Amino acid sequence: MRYRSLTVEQLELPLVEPFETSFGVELRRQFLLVSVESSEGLAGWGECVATRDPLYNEESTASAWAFVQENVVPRWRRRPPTSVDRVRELMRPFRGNRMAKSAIEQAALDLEARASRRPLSSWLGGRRRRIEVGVSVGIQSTPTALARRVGAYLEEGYRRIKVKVMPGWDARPLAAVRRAYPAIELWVDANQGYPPTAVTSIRAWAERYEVRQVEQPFPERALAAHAALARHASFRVCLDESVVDADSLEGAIRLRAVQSLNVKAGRVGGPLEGIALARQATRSGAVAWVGGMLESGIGRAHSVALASHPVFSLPGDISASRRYYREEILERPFVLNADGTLDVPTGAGIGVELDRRAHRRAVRRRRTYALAP
Ligand code: OSB
Ligand code: MG
Repeated sequence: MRYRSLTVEQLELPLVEPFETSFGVELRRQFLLVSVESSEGLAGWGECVATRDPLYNEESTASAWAFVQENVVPRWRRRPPTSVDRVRELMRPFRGNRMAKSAIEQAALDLEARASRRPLSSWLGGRRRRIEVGVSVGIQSTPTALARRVGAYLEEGYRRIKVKVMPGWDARPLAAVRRAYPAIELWVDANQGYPPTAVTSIRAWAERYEVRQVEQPFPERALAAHAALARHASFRVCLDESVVDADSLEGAIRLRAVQSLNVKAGRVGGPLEGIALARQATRSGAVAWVGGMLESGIGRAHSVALASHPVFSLPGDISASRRYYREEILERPFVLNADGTLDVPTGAGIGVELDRRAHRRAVRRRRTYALAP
């Protein structure tokens, strides 16, 4: 592959409704798209899931843009890579900045697959033609409002429901959901919102309301608290923010702090690392599944390709486009099938195309960096 240029764009898309978690409320999503162009004029696309403010992790749209411009592009020009593997090698010495690295790796993967006229899904080793998906439901104004939201998503066909919880928003809202829907597959995600002293109370409400999975209740470094919660529990403890690489996953496995791994390409530095970590998790007896960051269509298409891989075995946080955005930036939005699945695109690369007008409306800034003369 001969790479000609790399383009970074900052976009802004209003969400259908505010998304509230233990770390804040998002009303509109600010994110970056990265594209890399080959000397033949083909382009591959990736999405950087860092948000405007560094609340989920330490990255932000501004830090990601600066990393690409000040670190990746200069090094790329000094020693031009010729394949996805070389692109990964070129970024490897740089610490952190995983969401920015992931966007670049995604763009290079999409380009590579497009150039070989193959779906990225099969390029990654994916087998599924449809993937099972669930929905992640933000904090609502009242337990009744939450039960109503959950009911609407079940009506649409989602396979499982993940409810965002935090101290003060747990037992009562879960009771309301369980009372209304006694048989659904119910998960919760706290985004590190609880102190390690909350082990006993979390166990009590999770068992009482038959929660199948509790995601990241404690701070990312508090692995011992996650292990304590997992001991003799009737539910899986799932890690998200705690796991960013093989070492952090190994530590969690040793402590028995992880029975389920939420894999987000952005959090771990790219889709290929995501597959490697999912393998590592499954070797330890844990399950792995693909999480989400309220992606636009580009990031969603990458998540769908990733989730088509057989190493993932639970429904992903990969909902239909309309669950997030009124206007998708793709020509064809992702639509939920009646059986709670999304189709894996069959076209080359990520298999989706930007809707040029919707895309243009969402772009706030753009800059192209030449990579070769
Ligand atoms: O913790 O999984 C999370 C969204 C933003 C930041 C963190 C998380 C989430 C979600 C949404 O749960 C998942 C989705 O994209 O549907
Ligand atoms: Mg999470």
